[in-house]
Amino acid sequence: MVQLLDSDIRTRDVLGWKDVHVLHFAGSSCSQKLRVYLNLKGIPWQSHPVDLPKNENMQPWFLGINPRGLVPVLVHDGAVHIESNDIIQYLERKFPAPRLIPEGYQTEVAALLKHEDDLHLDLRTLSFRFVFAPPGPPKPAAALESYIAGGTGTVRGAVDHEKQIQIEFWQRAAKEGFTDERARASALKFRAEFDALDKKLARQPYLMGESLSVLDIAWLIYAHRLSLAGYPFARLHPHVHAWAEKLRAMPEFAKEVGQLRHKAAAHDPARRAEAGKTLEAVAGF
Ligand SMILES: N[C@@H](CCC(=O)N[C@@H](CS)C(=O)NCC(=O)O)C(=O)O
Repeated sequence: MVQLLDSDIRTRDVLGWKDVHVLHFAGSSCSQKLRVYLNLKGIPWQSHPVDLPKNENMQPWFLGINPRGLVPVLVHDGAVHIESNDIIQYLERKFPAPRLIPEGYQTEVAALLKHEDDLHLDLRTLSFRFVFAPPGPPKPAAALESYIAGGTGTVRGAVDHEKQIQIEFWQRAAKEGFTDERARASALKFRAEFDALDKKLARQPYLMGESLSVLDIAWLIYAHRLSLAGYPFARLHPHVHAWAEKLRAMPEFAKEVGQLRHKAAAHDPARRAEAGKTLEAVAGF
């Protein structure tokens, strides 16, 4: 659980927020994952959009809430929680019904979610290369400077190394873009993951067996983003493809992933052309 300490937080007004508040961005995969979870649980929440393309997350007010500068953030009765998977596990304890982490599987699910989160920068690499494809550096120097300078730089009272990882990611992107080599390496990691998930889904309807769980939410969000990037699910992982289509048709998912699908489709040809080659060509799939 990553609940921030009072000393991590500079934007003090959030400490007075009652009930469930979420700081998030429409097109952020981690925010989508949390919103699908909230939809399925039927938890009422108040929305605070943070505009990532405008780098609002790198401004002092947001870094004063999450020193890591990432969305989503949950504020529940004045307590600030960061990290999407920790937020979901926290909410599961506070709002147990309907269950999306099966009883007795909390530790196993935590490890599996951690594994999913470890691939987040690979997802970001493929998103920026094939979906967003910005013409210049994804984070302008001024935004990065504001990011480096802003916030306490601590999480739970300790210097936050995760922030340094983020800084290095954006500095490298500004220098070399998202090269074929990096994109290929990231795509191959996902291929190994989805090969394994495909085997599971050949035998069972959901990733944990007979019922929907947070793992289905987390991996559907990845699969959805990757399909926008041009990852050939139907050809490489037919069971994952069928499972994803089934989930996308559920209203709690459709609300979050339908919109982005429409938007990306509108820009797809231009963005793909800008990106140069397709994911299939770059990864050799
Ligand atoms: N491990 C974090 C990752 C959060 C993350 O990287 N969020 C992205 C959006 S999906 C973000 O805030 N990116 C900042 C940016 O693009 O400037 C979590 O699961 O919450």
